[in-house]
Amino acid sequence: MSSTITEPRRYDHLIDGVAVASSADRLERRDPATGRLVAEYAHGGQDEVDRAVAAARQAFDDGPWPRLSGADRARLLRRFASLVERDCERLAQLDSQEVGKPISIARGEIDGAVGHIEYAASLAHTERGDAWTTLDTDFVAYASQVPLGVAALVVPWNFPALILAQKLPYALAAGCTAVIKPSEFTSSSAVEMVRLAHEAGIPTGAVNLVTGLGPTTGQALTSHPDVDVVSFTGSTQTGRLVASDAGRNLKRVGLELGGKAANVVFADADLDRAADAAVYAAFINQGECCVSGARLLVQRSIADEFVAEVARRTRTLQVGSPADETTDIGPLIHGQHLERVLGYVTAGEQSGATAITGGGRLTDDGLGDGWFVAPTIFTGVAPSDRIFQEEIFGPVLSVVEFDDADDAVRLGNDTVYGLANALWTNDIATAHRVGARLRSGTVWVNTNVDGAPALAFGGTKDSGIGREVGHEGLAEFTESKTIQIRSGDRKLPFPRRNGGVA
Ligand code: TXE
Repeated sequence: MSSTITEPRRYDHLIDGVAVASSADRLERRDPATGRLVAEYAHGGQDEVDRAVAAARQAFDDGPWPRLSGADRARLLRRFASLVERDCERLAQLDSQEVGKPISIARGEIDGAVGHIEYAASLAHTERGDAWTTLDTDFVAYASQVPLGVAALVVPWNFPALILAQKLPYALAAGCTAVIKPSEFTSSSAVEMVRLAHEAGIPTGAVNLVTGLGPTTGQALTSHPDVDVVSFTGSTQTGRLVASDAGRNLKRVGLELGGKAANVVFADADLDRAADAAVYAAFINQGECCVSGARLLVQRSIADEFVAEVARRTRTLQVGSPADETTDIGPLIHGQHLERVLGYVTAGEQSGATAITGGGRLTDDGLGDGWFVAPTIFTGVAPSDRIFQEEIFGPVLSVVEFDDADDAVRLGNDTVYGLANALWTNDIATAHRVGARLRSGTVWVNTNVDGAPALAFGGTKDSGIGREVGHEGLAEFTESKTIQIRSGDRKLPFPRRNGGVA
């Protein structure tokens, strides 16, 4: 089935449920596979950001959302989830067209978004606090997690709907109100999801959206004095700017940044499954994925055979139109990113590595108007090479061999990033020991690029601060508040004064 959305769409900001026109020139989005205009978004200036934050502030300070019972918040979030499910095909097509991701992957992404909204609803319903009942005679205390306030949610372009769903429903479940800033390349699914949240009955002021560029609209939002918490997903470089603004303004900040995951394959693993997963982890979403298994570490005794098999399977991947049901790999997000990824391919060759498959742009068979790069595997890579060290965010896999578990851990941790790693072994002791020593927020054993809404996600080192999703994802939007109640007299160190007379 090819895409049924053919007309370019035009979106405004959504502030308290009202479509607000752009004060600046609108932003155009072109299909990265064909160059065709597919959408125009508003470009928010300071004024629109101020209005969106003011709407969220009022909805938090005076509106019903933070004061609803957990059960009511859960009911509305469940309704939101079912509307996203209802519109799954449309949302998937929007993301597929704007990101360039294969439609099959886009459908999985929307399904994942539904899962997060449903899970956040369950958290809203079951959240509970602590009580202290043995502190003293006539003295009890209880603590609850209260919402932080107005949340700024900044979303990147690689998984627009899924990453929004890793933030928004958790913020809402906590009782926060939100202003969303989607990526300037992929805003459509976010606008339509906000409309669905309103259709579900979530108050309009509780979910607002401004579209626009990062350094203007994004920065105005994340540094806004009336924002209480920032949840940002994007590059490490931008994450540092957002964190320093948040530091100056003393706001809570959660950062989910880049990665350079190792995929460690021991000789005793199920090599058939490991080979499939190595291809999947490296090339899903064209490698534009923060947990992409971009560094393949293979035990030396099996390396030649295993890598040859991974390369053989990679050559069967179909690169083409994202709308085609059989496509595995679509175009990269935009021309500048294509140049950046090709720059890494050149850097790999210059450092003496060998591209055993792929190794350049694809322009034949109707791909010339898009930003397509052949899935590429480099062998002969030195751990110090840029292609092994830096986040490429494209379909480029670097292979390095290792001797034993110590060597695998050393190479796995030889990066500034610490988002995720994977290891493949049938030895339970190796799984535990290596899993414990790899420094990352997630370690997968005999699986890759996996997860569930209940499992917290986030990184260490330059991969970020904080955790999204799961119970921890809710906690990112709350703080503890203690109520201490004394119902009898307290023994005070000062003598009681009678009648207030000295
Ligand atoms: O990210 P940016 P870009 C990595 C990946 C990619 C590189 C650059 O390596 O090649 O980052 O991508 C908004 N204040 N990841 O340039 O700039 C911006 O509008 C506030 C990994 O697209 O970080 C967008 O909505 N916001 C990553 C979002 O931040 C600002 C996913 C991300 O943009 C801003 C994406 C500012 N000063 C890229 N500047 C992952 N962790 O998955 C930009 N933005």
